[in-house]
Amino acid sequence: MATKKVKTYCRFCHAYCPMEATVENNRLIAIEPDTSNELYGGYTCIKGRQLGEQIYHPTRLQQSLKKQPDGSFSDIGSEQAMDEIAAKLQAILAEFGPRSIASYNGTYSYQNSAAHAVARAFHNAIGSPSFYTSVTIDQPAKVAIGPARMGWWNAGSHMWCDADVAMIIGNNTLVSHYSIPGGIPSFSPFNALREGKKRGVKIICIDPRETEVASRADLHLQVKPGQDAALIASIIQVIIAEELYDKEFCAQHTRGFEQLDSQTRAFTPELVARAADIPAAQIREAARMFGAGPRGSAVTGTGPEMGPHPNLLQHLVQALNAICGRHYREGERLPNPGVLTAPMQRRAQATSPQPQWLSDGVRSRVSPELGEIFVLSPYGPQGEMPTAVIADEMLEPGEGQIKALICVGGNPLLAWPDQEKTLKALSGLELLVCIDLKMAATAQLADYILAPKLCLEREDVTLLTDIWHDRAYSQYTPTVVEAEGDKIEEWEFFWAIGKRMGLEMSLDNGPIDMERKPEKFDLLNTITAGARVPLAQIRDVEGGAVHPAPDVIIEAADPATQGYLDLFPAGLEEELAAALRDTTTPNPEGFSHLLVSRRMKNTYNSTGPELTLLKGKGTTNPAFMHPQDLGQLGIAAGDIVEVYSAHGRIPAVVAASDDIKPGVISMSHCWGGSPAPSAGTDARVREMGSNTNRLIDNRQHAEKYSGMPRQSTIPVAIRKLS
Ligand SMILES: Nc1nc2c(c(=O)[nH]1)N[C@H]1C(S)=C(S)[C@@H](COP(=O)(O)OP(=O)(O)OC[C@H]3O[C@@H](n4cnc5c(=O)[nH]c(N)nc54)[C@H](O)[C@@H]3O)O[C@H]1N2
Ligand SMILES: Nc1nc2c(c(=O)[nH]1)N[C@H]1C(S)=C(S)[C@@H](COP(=O)(O)OP(=O)(O)OC[C@H]3O[C@@H](n4cnc5c(=O)[nH]c(N)nc54)[C@H](O)[C@@H]3O)O[C@H]1N2
Ligand code: SF4
Ligand SMILES: [Mo]
Repeated sequence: MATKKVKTYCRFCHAYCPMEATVENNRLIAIEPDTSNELYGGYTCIKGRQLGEQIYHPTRLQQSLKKQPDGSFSDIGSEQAMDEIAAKLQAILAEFGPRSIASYNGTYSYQNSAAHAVARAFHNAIGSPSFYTSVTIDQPAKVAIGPARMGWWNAGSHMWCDADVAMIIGNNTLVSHYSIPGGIPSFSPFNALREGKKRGVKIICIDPRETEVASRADLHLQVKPGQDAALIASIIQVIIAEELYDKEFCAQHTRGFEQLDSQTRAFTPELVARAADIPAAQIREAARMFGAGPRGSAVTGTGPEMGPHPNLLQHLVQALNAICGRHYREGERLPNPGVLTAPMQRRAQATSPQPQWLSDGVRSRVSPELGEIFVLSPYGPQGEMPTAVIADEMLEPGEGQIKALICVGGNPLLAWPDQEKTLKALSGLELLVCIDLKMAATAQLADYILAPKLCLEREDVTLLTDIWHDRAYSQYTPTVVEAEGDKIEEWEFFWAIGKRMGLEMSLDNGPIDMERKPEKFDLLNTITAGARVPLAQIRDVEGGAVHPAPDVIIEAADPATQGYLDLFPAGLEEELAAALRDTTTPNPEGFSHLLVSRRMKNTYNSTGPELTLLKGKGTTNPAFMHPQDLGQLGIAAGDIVEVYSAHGRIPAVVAASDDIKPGVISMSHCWGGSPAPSAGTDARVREMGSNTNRLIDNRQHAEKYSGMPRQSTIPVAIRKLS
């Protein structure tokens, strides 16, 4: 029996841990950490070690399915399914126009490096702007609104590897394996943390929970949720008052410093301390610790970015980094000049704000203040429509109403804010196509489901993480095992549909052959054209590697293109006033607690609960609460309660956890099933969890420019169910 070992990497999450697979007769028989990898040192997590079970899981779809008139599903060949889908799309296009055809590219669309580029090529070819992703209900302030309003520093801000201090605001990399580069790196995070601590990096963690990161921090501000913008304003104020900022940098590269100073003065540590329920001395200590630096960044994660005032918070965090000058300067070595993608410029200069990105794009039909969101990427700004209001775009009749949705590796029924509205919107479509590995909650509503190849069944390259690493690292993986059954890649779907519709499709760097299906490698080669290290060279290296290339030294500013960072853009004054008001606004009457989001170690959004090892660790998303709160409410761990907000109600299984701030309920998203009463999911809360998006109104508190609803810090109350 021929046994082979293949070096590959896990794509269950965005950490891309290197693995070694053992394969016998095209069957994966073992998947182990690649201990020879210099960057990860053999790090993996429990999810990655389940890849084998995921591939051969009995619930995995082996081929495409088509919904029958009676609501049941029948097998259908993928070619036949795509013939029918293309014909339907053609008819919808002819009757309702290009905008009526939308795609939602969820979590797993990011895990196939060719998926987005080919999906965009399809949209461009039919002229449909209705391209949606999960990023716009994740942290749009960080990737889009923040840089558009303040501008950005071309050489980037200090990464963990060069930091003396890190301020980590609601980001728990040790579980999420997700952080922007100034925080604890997502790649082998425990090692990175240990290495940083040895170097003397000081960690300030701001989180209502004593998280895995918080318990290892030098200073933990266990805040009441929702006050982060006020808190950072206060920290900025202490730093300015105590002259801990970088005067020279501010004078040379920023505008609006005086206004930032005068307009944040109202945020005294005493006022903010009362609002956030922490000692005022901790705010001063945090400011002094961060101000002392001399190097290191402040970063945010999903908790605060989904709470109140995310645009303001993100702006203040970027402003804090800017006034402290936490940016790479002329003559310094760029930690990671990129392998497949490059930082936009390698100069010690700012690119000025791009306010046109906030108003110039295609507008939303349902909310005139909203429109295309330009996400800053190494390829330049890429426009996408706001997922916050996609359900309304499906429900609102009239020209441009979305009639068809192609859902790629996402699970809208569980992930989008306002679950009941989402159900109504998805149910009303003329055509819903899902590319999903299982009968997920959304897939159950689909007209067609296509079965995808999983990560070990396709070649790929670490394009997504290219500039998140602190070294010039990349990995190319061959296909480890050939997929059995009738399965496709996400990009193949868009190509196949485009071919049937007679479209001419193009990538940014060149046309796609619409006669003969391109090879994956050739596609990736075109997508990464101009890479610092050519793709073929990366493919030739077995396993992941740091690429030996000459150091890239940051160049002097170019006077012709040099810009500035705007510390006080238009609109900030009103946003600060609103955050100030919130410091003295109590929870709404009748709502005793604030519900916040969190990630669970053993699952990834809605992926994973079906796997046995992960399942053994829990099959619900408990409502974690402080024992003191449980005592007061007469509730015991394991009880089923009803959690209700002004918008909806869900059952939940209570878990006691003394790492939560009293008054806060910490609960994960993307659990449960359909909210339709006939689905009977509420009764099964212990085995499938429940969906926090039923508690959320997607239009209330909609953030300017992104429409980001309040998906965390939701006022709720609890009632024990008999
Ligand atoms: N194992 C696992 N990993 C994942 C995921 C998963 O489901 N499981 N999901 C992935 C996804 S989609 C993403 S976007 C990333 C997200 O990655 P992270 O942003 O690191 O996500 P979390 O671990 O939820 O951390 C958010 C933290 O914010 C805190 N928080 C909540 N409200 C507030 C607040 O008002 N203020 C402050 N300061 N903190 C607050 C929470 O207590 C929590 O500790 O993780 C990814 N990684
Ligand atoms: N209230 C609240 N809502 C939230 C959040 C929150 O914190 N609170 N978090 C938000 C965030 S940060 C995000 S990113 C979104 C997540 O939003 P989504 O991406 O829409 O949700 P997921 O559950 O990640 O969906 C992944 C789907 O892909 C399928 N899948 C798994 N592996 C593969 C694969 O290899 N290929 C394909 N094609 N499919 C696969 C899974 O079965 C699942 O149905 O949710 C958002 N919603
Ligand atoms: S952290 Fe876990 S799930 Fe993520 S890539 Fe590594 S092994 Fe896979
Ligand atoms: Mo996310």
